[in-house]
Amino acid sequence: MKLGLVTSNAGKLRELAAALEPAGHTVAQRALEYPEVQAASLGAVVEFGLEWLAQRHAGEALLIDDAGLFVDALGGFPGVYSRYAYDTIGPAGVLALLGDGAERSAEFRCVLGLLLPDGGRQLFRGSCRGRITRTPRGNGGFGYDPVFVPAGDERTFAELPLAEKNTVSHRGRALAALAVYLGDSG
Ligand code: ITT
Repeated sequence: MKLGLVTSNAGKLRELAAALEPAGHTVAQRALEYPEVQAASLGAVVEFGLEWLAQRHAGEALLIDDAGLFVDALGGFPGVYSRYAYDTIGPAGVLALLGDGAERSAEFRCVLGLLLPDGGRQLFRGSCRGRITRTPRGNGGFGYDPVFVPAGDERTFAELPLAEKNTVSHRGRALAALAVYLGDSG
């Protein structure tokens, strides 16, 4: 299936394409703006976005992706505010908020929203537990990747090759569910 990914984030596009193209799907970035409402959950943001797109782009197959980093010791912050926190205090600001506290567990979450040409809508969720580093490491990935180490690894997401990040990440898990739903059209 030809899917349009509505995002401003090239990193997300790379991860979606790597996961879906081997199954015969194509993913192209769509430069559409949709309002990201301030909501209490990623799912609510995605549902609102799908509704908005359905009213304006009926007949297309579109995907949206909303993600966030939820830090336990910060009560889940930045969570649904992850983009705002990234643009303001940045990953270094999140490290500063944690200081040298020993409790550094965190979770990345991703919700993918699919709008089908017939108007059908589906949500796919994935999460990844891990911990926040004391200093940023690695040059790969994007966003908060240099400060997050997935459980069971010592490397940050930014130190993992993209394909390996996709096997354990929040987005990779949501993508695996999406790929099952779409089936193999190759
Ligand atoms: P959209 O145009 O798709 O909304 P965005 O970058 O605003 O792109 P989000 O709101 O989903 O995306 O992401 C919130 C923040 O979390 C943002 O700063 C991202 O860079 C970051 N983020 C999302 N997924 C990430 C990942 O897999 N690894 C590291 N940081 C991530």
